[in-house]
Amino acid sequence: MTQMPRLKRRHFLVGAAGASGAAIVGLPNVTLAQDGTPLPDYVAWKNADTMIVHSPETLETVRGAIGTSIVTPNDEVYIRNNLPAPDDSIVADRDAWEVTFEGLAEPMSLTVGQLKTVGVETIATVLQCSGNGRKFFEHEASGSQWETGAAGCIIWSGVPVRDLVAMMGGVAEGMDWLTGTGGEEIPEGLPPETVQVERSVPVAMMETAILAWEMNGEPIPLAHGGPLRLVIPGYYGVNNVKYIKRLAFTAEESPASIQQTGYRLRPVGEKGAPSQPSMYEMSVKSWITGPLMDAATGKVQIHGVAMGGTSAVETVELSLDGGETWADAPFVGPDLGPYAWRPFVVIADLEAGTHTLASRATNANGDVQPEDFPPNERAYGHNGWRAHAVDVTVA
Ligand SMILES: Nc1nc2c(c(=O)[nH]1)N[C@H]1C(S)=C(S)[C@@H](COP(=O)(O)O)O[C@H]1N2
Ligand SMILES: [Mo]
Repeated sequence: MTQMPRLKRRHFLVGAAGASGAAIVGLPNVTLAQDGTPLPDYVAWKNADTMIVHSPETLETVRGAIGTSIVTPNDEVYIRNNLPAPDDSIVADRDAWEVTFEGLAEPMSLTVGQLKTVGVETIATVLQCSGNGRKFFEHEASGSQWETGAAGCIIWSGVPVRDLVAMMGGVAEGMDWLTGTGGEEIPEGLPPETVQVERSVPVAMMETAILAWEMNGEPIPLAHGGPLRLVIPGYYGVNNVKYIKRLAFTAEESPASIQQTGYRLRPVGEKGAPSQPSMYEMSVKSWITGPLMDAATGKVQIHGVAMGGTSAVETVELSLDGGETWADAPFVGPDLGPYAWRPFVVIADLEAGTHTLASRATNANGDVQPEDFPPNERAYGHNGWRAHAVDVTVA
């Protein structure tokens, strides 16, 4: 639920302000998102035309804002914070930000400036919240009602974790987990485990993980985890710890609630527990990003994005008749690797009437996007093609 006043954008439209992203007359520096809610200060730089504000800590990218040029611009990428973002003083001197490394033969602390001299890798990954698609479930799970827009495709630059491990003499004996700790300040009086954003992933992920300082060619904005963020390719958003201050190889999973009981896939009605699957690997998925409602008769450009999850997306099929018949849809643009998504485009001739457009992806592992996805308590992981289909009316 939004905690901001729901201001109707059209009441404030003035002259050349355009269709949206309008400033409120008499209130400087307030920009309204696509849904008419003001953009919170710390993300006032976002492209308002492309954002939906669910709450000050959760902003979604408008479905139709995703185009065919692969990378999601920083000012259109969704935002998900479990705690308020740290003060922007932490990005005043980015190279001075310090990270502590633990659970290695020779543990140490390094600044971002020092990390930049260890090694650099650039990777494209889909960043996607576990709850993306929550709105498509019918059991009305609480939480942000994300549709398709808690996802973006991003190019990151940073140092490979494996290079740091080599530099520090290897992982200490018995450390099965790679644990990242977020740099948020814990509000006074709260036990850290209850709110600390600290996530553990299987230690093998150190082979592909990076500590990133750059996002789509810019220093990572504070809201997206600058000065430094852990990126675990192919894993759900929550594992990509922002403002990382500690990277530890640990014998056990983090005691934080966000690890122990949060982000656990379980049947509706059940409480979260460490025995349940954690939201790690993303699954094969695709969705149409245009057209979404109406189109004129004649030729229509249908486009969308397809991702493989932890293995590359191999094919995507498009149906113009609600899943009765399917045909392969060609990808456009360069292949940015197994963790990126690929846009697909089909130019179709659609007759007057309503058409149900659906897409269905297959990854290199042979996993096919399912028709439906079973309900689960927190409404995570929806990749069912039927719920993601769109009804387009051609006039
Ligand atoms: N430190 C920290 N890292 C975090 C979070 C957070 O609240 N604090 N949220 C996680 C979740 S749930 C998601 S989906 C992604 C969102 O990243 P974004 O805000 O850059 O889109 O960051 C993850 N990393
Ligand atoms: Mo998330």
